[in-house]
Amino acid sequence: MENETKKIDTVVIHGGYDSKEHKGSLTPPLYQTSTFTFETAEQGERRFAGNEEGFIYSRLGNPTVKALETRIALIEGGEAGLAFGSGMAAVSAVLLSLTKTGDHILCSKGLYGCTFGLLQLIKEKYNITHHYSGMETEAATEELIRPETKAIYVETPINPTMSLIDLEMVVNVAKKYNIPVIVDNTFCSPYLQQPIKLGCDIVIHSATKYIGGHGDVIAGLVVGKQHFINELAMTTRKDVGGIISPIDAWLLLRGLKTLPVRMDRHCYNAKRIAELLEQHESIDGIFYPGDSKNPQYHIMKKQMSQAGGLISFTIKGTKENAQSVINELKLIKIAVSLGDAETLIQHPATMTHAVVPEDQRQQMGITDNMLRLSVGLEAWEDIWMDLKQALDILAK
Ligand code: LCS
Repeated sequence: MENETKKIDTVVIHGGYDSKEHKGSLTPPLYQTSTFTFETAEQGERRFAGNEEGFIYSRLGNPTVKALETRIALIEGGEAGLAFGSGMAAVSAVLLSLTKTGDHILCSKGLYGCTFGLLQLIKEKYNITHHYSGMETEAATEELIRPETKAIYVETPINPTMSLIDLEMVVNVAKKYNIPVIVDNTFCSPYLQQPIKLGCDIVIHSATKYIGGHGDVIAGLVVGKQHFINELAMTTRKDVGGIISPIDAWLLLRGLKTLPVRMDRHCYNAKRIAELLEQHESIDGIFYPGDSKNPQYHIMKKQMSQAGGLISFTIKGTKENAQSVINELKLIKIAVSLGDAETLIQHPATMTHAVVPEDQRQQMGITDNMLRLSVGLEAWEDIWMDLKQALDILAK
């Protein structure tokens, strides 16, 4: 494919779309339609039988959605892509397509709260079990692999602790046992980390975040081998039905065009803010992979091109102190989600990870005095002024 040799900055704009096939329309047209007409009954029969290319019904496929799916596959360096109506629709479709009752999933110790909830649900309802592992070494990772293990599922950086998983190491272990490695790449976006190029099998995104980039879409994306994506399209997407709407796919195609420039700015701003936060007297600890004192800095250097736009930190004091800090913010918004133009802050223990029981939250490193900051695209000086005034009040 011609785009394979192009740099990501070009592929996000041109990948998988040829205006010549769409009456010269510079941007991919929005096919806001639920169904597609057949010229004859026989044509409908051929389409359903898979003997003729073409669209049938938008739950099965749609040209605007297809353009997005082709583009994300090219960007991630995978064979094919598939879009979903949310990140969780993507996560659940992938996990349910790879497992059946009695199977087991090995997970990174720490996952987005709803992914944690989903794992709990499929354990209780379908006896698909899981273990969490710190995956610090090959031995530690291997230790929890069982004959029933059908997938290794990791986030890196992990939401919200910002711990990293060494993907090269995990791939080495997985290959020995022929187990697919699934990476939730939401925190990095493909601009900072491309797990398939590191040997991982499946990449998932909550496209709600950096890929959309503007806080106006909920969506999910999956990239993997063609045969896996075909199976996913015709099973847990078609029949469970967690599809994306064409307009949301269209918005993601628009968002993707500026992903590299936005990510550079997110990363630049986060680095400035992390350096300043670290020195503030109200701060207890900082969890930012771009900090050269972070014990996992070498992993960041190995597999990420930059450290990303998220910073978690603990403040000196209690849950109430953490809440009082965010209540003082004026510019920064108190909200879950991340990767938007606006800087957002949230309290994981009572928000994104409130579903995780307290003892497990502690094991994952999510303490009550932790805050997670999604550094936006505003001037870093203004973001810092707002944070500083709120932290200064606590220091008094
Ligand atoms: N994976 C990760 C790593 C996430 O952070 C999220 C959402 C999802 C999957 C699910 O994606 P969604 O269905 O929301 O598109 N994370 C959120 C968060 O940290 N705050 O609000 C949502």
